[in-house]
Amino acid sequence: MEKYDIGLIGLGVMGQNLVLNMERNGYTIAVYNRTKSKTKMFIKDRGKEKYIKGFFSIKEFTENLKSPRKIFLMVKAGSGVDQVISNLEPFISSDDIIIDGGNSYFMDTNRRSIASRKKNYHFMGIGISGGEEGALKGPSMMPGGSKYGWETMQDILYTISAKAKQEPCCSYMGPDGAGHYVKMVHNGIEYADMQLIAESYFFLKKMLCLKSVELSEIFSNWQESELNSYLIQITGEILTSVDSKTGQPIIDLIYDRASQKGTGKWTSKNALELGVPTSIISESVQARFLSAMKNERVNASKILHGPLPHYSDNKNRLIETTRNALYAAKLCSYAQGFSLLKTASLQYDWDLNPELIASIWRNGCIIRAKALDRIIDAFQKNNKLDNLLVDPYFTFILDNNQDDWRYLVALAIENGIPIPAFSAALAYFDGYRSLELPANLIQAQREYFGAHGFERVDKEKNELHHHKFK
Ligand code: NBP
Repeated sequence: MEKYDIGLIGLGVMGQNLVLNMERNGYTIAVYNRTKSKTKMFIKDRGKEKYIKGFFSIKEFTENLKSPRKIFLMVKAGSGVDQVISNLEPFISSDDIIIDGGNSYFMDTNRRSIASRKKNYHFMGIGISGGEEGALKGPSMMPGGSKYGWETMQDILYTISAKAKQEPCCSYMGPDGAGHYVKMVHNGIEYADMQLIAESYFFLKKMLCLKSVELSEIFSNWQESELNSYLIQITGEILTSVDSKTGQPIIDLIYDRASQKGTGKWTSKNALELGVPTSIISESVQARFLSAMKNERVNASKILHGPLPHYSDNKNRLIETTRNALYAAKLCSYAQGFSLLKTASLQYDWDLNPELIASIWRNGCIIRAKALDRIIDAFQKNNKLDNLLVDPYFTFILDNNQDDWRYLVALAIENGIPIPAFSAALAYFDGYRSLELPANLIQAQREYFGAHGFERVDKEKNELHHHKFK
């Protein structure tokens, strides 16, 4: 009996679509799902008359895979992944490859990679971005882990991934959890990008009293500019969409309480561990937390007062100001993400390639954007760039757009409109470009109460000095 090219466990939204993507590209697939009825339904419905076969025991599933076995896991991240791996382990051999395509935490992937070497099989962690549509039509893929696994899987992954200028949006990121780490940072940037767009929408809505359809037009126009990106495109589409029952814009019926699955928080926590400022990403996570405190906000809105937004100047000028500010802040959020990748690469000894990372984010993934071409250019010119902000293109935009950016932040503050991501981005920019910061006073305070020592401007660096303040 003919065996199957690839196995996949986990027929959720992503798993089903990835199977259909692989099948469309000429591969035969064996599938297994914990809940058997889901497997039956999939085979009867979306998997009908395709080179896909459902199995109902792990033993049978693994026996029907070609050697070396290539087994994708598309299950919810966490203990479920460990459970599935331990169910598979008795039935696999030393050449076989287990590939975790879910959003696993990179430290878990590190741990599972080490365990796979001890147990003598191959393990890969692949970050997959693009949501359900990406999984079906071609996602951006960030593989890490076993090098043998990558060499064996390369053709399949290239085939099923999205393409940008004919190049696959897929490349080997590095050992162990490197792929999942890059995906985590992708999601951190995604949080920042979404928050900045949401703040732009809210600022214009409040300052200019615009209706959703007018706001949609603004975002659609921005899609024709340097802001061109998937998130700007869908924002334009979201703002024109109407609820079929009430005829109202759907955006006005959606409760203003944001959820999250945790990848933004992981990025912020890891950045804190590594000592890298990623304030725009962190503020975006915090903004979701604050939004979720809806009941408290409702009460507070009756007690705490601020200015009412008011603007009587040129409307088109304010729209243009917002566009320029958004682009500058967006570039800062990329700069923070890439700065984190640089530090992580050194810390974990991964040799991450920033140009390659930017190039595989050009299509298939949620943060795909025209600006990524600028990032590729920047790293092509200098692969060891300290920070994207000092690349000539970034410097030019930040110089050019900063008056508008400062104006937007000041106007929002004056009018009581919360813009945490815009402000964090500006503070990052101003801090990063500052020759002098008030950290001398922090050091003095630390010395005063804790005798922690301080470096002197007139002595060797890394030499600690003390002073008696009283
Ligand atoms: P779904 O929630 O649609 O499906 C989850 C799958 O995990 C189901 O097949 C479920 O089986 C299986 N599963 C769970 Br939950 N616990 C299990 C366990 N202990 N043992 C075996 N199977 C288990 O998730 P999804 O949206 O397809 O996401 C899958 C992975 O891909 C996640 O890690 C997610 O973060 C990641 N991801 C999702 C997206 C997206 O846009 N949705 C994008 C990128 C990455 P069951 O049917 O028996 O419950």
